Amino acid sequence: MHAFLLFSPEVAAARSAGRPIVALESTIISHGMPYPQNVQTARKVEQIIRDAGAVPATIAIMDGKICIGLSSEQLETLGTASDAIKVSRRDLAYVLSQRLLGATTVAATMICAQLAGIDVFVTGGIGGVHRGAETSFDISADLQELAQTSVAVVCAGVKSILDIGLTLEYLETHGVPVVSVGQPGFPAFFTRESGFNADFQLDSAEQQANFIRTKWQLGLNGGVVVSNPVPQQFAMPKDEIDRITEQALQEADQQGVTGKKVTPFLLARIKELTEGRSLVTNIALVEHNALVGARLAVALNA
Ligand code: PSU
Ligand code: MN
Repeated sequence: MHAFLLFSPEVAAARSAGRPIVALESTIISHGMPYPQNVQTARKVEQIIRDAGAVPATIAIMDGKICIGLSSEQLETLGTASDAIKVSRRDLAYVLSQRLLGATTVAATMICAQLAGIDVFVTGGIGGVHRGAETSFDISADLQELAQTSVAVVCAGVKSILDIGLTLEYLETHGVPVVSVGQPGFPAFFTRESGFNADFQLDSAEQQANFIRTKWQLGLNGGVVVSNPVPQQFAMPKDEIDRITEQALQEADQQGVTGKKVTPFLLARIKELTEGRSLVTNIALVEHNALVGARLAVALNA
């Protein structure tokens, strides 16, 4: 076992018993949602995964260790800390070696999940190619991670703060399959349709598990995006979210927000501009992803 990994008692027991495990990221807790909804959602999502027959493993960096599975107190610490660092691939060694508090992004969570032997990871939305990337070069490290790290990522697609078409092109170039669940369309996080189709529609967990197993058996390393649309009753009106996204993007530009601050800035502004309604949608889609991810982990483990 890797020297940096520290398993919670629940996850350690699941490993010994060969039970299905689902990884969860922590940037969504520290930088993606406000307190206390962040911690409440993290706990709720873990319970949904348990109820579906798998074991949740929320991942974060604490005291020089990669924690695989967090206690209720550790979730609270992460959800209230003002000094939690957003950790992507670039930041991982720094935050570990300096023994800082780190919340892992999709990219870093994939790396840690792979080290821990976990195949399935549930989140809200992945990072992608930002609008204007042709001049800013702002492309999330999540995409490169999907290209090389063999973990299935269950998400609700990507937000329209990104250039969704270019994000899909980038994934295609790097051989990352994009699967959709229950519809042909690739979802756009707050809304069920992005205007683009996923590559392959696979509705059941068994079909998804078969597909993923086949990919990895062929030696085709790298991730798979399993995109799962937000349940209809929680989806936001498209014109409203489009308008608000435009405004948030303009403000980020005017205020000179760059680098790793861009995504958290946009997420927080969208929440403010929708007076918190986007948060309700965000929570609902993460919960739905947890169910799909748990079923996938169970099927992969069978
Ligand atoms: N998109 C969301 N919610 C999030 C994130 C993205 O809708 O919380 C977080 C995830 O942790 C993702 C990260 O991995 O932001 C991407 O950041 P960046 O664009 O800086 O790579
Ligand atoms: Mn970026």
